[in-house]
Amino acid sequence: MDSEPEKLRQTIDQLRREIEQHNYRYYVLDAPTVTDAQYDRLMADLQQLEKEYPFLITPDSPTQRVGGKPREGFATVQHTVPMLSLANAFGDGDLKDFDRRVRGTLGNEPYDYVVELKIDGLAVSLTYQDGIMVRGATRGNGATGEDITANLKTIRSIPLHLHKPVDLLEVRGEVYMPKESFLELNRQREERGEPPFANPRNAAAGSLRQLDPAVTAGRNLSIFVYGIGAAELNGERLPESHSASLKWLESLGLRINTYHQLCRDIGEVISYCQIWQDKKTALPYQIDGIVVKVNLLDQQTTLGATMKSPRWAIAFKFPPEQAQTTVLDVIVSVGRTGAITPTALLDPVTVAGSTVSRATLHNLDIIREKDIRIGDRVIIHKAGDVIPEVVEVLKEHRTGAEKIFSMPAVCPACGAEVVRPSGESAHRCTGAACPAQLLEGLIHFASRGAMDIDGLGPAVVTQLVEAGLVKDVSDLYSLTLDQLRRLERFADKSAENLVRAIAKSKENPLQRLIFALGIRHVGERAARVLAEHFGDLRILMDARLEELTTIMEIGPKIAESVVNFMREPQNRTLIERLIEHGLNVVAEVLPTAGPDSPLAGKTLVLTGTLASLKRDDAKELIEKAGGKVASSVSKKTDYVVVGEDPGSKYEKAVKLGVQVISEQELLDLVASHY
Ligand code: 0OW
Repeated sequence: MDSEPEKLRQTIDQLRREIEQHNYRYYVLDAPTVTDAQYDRLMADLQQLEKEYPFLITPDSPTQRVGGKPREGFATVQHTVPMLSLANAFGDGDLKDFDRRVRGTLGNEPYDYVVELKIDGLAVSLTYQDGIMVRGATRGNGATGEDITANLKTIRSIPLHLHKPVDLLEVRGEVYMPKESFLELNRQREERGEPPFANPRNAAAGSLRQLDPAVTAGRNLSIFVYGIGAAELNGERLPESHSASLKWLESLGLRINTYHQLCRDIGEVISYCQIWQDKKTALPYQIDGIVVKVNLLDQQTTLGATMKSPRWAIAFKFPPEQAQTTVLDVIVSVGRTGAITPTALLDPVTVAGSTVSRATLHNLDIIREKDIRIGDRVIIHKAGDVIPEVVEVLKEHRTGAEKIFSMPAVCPACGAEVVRPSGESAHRCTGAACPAQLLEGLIHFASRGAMDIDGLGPAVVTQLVEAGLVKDVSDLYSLTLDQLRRLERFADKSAENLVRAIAKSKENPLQRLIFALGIRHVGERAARVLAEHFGDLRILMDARLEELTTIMEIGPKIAESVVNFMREPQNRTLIERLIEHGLNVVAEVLPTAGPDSPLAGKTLVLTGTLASLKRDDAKELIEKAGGKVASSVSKKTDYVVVGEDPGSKYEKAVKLGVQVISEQELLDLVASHY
């Protein structure tokens, strides 16, 4: 009969295996078999067990992925097998020359090639001892790299242990950031006034070299493994060819790119390169060429390597997709957070498969750095295959008629002063009631991750603002059917649906409303942390900076931004109006107060109509703060909370000398605990 600890250990091992299996299916095979909620449940169970029995935690437990503390710097790592780079081939001719050299060395031995997509990321080395990941490092200069183990462990497609134990195995792979994540990250950075990453490769490199692994964990990086470095296989023989190596690595649970294939001769290699030159924009990640490798490993040994790169491999580089055009004008747009972004209007031109007539110029620094002027002839390309960008100005075409661009002194949408906050690369509109920000703010408020109001997309929002029906988000909740029916394209059905969807959004959990308010730097995660910590928006409104900064995961930037937002009178009025409209402002799972809560063990009685708290909200708030609600006043009552026109309970409290407090005082009492 298993003892208690034995049963516990088995439970934990079983949970770990299950979670690792789901990780593998989701992140390595891209074929999950459970929902995110089911996966989160398993992780929460394992985290709970490890919290209760910390001595059972192992380094390869799935809970240990985002474990590392922020570092001061990175230790260096010596690569036992140098990590070589690749010579380049810029066309078919170079490929044929490469093949002639291979033929020259191998004589009349038959040989074939393996071709692989050349992932445009950052090369890394992963070391597994007895199948457990013990170290991860950057390529560095090929001989010495940086130890980024903690950061690499946060990448879900890197297994913390292999499917089969192997004495020692060191593999190489390319860490990359998918195009979609790159776009989203740049959107967030521009809103925060931070300079955007130029392309997914820089974004991946920047994300991997973070001193705080938690930041890396949030960047959605992934990996494709492409080769073996050092290996000790307890007697087992290494595969004899590169294609067999890839199959073996895949069997160990490592993520291999599926688009590799065998080519009988350089002709087939050339056609493979042609195919992918056209198909690459459809890939969800960036590639900058094709890697061509002689397949048999002993032929690779015969061919050897120079100091920098192997003679048995070459990288066919795609010609950069660029085009020439003219900058017709530079316009500015005001984002939701007031960031003013310059955009170049271009003479339409086709690049990388689509017609481009605009290119973001990001910010004034970049315009000055490249000296881009209105009327200039420029070269453009698509950064990360997706974002049209001005690469450089063809100054030889200048006639002297070009115009220097400067940021507007006042916001084009509201006339408020434009400033450039210190340390930020973006210029900002200072108008808190700026209609451009209103538009963006409304779109954000109704968006999926925020209040998720069906039928309230950008077009309808613009219609409502232009019709003067909505001046701030609280006006949404007073929209009537008649008002909507009068708008064009609003049939009865869609008017009813929209009014119903807006009304339904009142029940959203508190974290959605906090996120929907659009407080700068407060993303979905911070919103959830604030909701769970304070439990009630009215308490968050009065939170002090020092309280906010003591909360895990709420850094000084977010704390300051929340205090600034709540200090603005029009924002407080807006929240009060939303409360009057009956929006839910109480967190689902109120934090249970500790024994030091001012209401712990206290008995309260409510009387009269409370201004902003519904009776059961007040009851829940008091109980979660450790108090009890009684229905009648007695000597044992600690507080009587008095609302509008209180009843006999109030008189009894006065007669018995029981302390009487207002609704606001109750909220302050609860807030003073958090
Ligand atoms: N980026 C890639 C890739 C690849 C190595 C083996 C020996 C020399 C190059 O997808 N698929 N295969 C290799 O093979 N290297 C790649 O990337 C290189 C590594 C170092 C610089 C490039 O990122």
